Amino acid sequence: MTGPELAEAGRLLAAARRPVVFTGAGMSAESGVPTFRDAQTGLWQRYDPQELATPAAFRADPALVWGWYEARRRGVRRARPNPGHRAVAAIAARLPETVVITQNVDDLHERGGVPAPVRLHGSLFAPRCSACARPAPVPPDLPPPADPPVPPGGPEPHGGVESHAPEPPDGPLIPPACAGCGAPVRPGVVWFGEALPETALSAAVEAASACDLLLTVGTSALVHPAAEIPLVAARLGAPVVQVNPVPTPLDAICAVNLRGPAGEVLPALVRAAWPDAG
Ligand code: BV8
Ligand code: ZN
Repeated sequence: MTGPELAEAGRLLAAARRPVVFTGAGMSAESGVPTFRDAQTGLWQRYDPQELATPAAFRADPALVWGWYEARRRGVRRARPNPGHRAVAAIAARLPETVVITQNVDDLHERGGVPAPVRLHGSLFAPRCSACARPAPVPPDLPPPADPPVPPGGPEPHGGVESHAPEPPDGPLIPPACAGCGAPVRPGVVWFGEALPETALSAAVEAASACDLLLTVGTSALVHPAAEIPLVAARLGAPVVQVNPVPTPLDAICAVNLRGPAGEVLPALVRAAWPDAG
């Protein structure tokens, strides 16, 4: 990607000191993690993700919903951060006040070199009891493919847990029982109709209110209240730059719309901002 839009976005990034990078499922698409817009595959194709990702679905059929999340978690384990994730880490390394806010429940930002993104919708790697909220262990899996080394200070993927349990086939899976109260364990994600974690939401609103640039990457901006984060920044006068192959409801508030895949556009943007970045 080249052209005046990229040059303008590069100028805005080079001038920024407190950028926010706000990401959605498109950020991980090139890592092979399906977006919410992408058709589901296999057993899951007859289910609407927005129906499966609800407390009601889990109450109605815990094994179906747990199986879906376990399949997604195993898919993420097999995935790798893409050059887009690494470019976000490069921005954060160059501008220490950068805040990365994600809607994604995969751990590719962390494995890509961003130790502590603000997680609005939780994580696939933080199961807890559905009754007493007691944290539960992440089920053992086959060792993931070795990730390229993460810069010093980056987290050990998955706490270095290794095991040789055979991978169960994609399908319903009875959730483990809580070690404390015996109730079913649930995925540590925010389901539709559930409130976002207060700490994460307020950290996100605070960062968007204080930022001098907001980069929104790979989101359709349809799910609320997350979709309001870029609006907070724009309302307070910060320029917003969007990376998405297609138009979204955010187009109108953006100073620059970069139409392309994150894995290609973000490295080009870093080079445009800091030609010496190499
Ligand atoms: C709540 C975790 C109340 C689970 C998720 C206001 C207006 C309308 C509706 C509402 C409203 N307020 C609340 C609602 C209801 C609802 C909502 O927003 N519904 C929508 C569908 C209309 N919101 C809620 O229910 C929220 N909770 O309101 O609680 C409450 C309050 C107090 C007390 C009690 C209750 C909770 C919402 C969170 C739900 N959980 N995820 C899981 O993952 O299973 S949301 C989930 O879907 C994701 O986290 C993400 O947020 C969203 C998907 O959106 P995107 O990430 O943007 O992905 P998508 O696939 O849509 O788009 C991908 C984009 O990438 C596309 O634009 C594509 O072009 C682009 N792309 C593709 N490839 C690339 C690319 N871009 C760059 N590079 C590429 N290579
Ligand atoms: Zn419990």
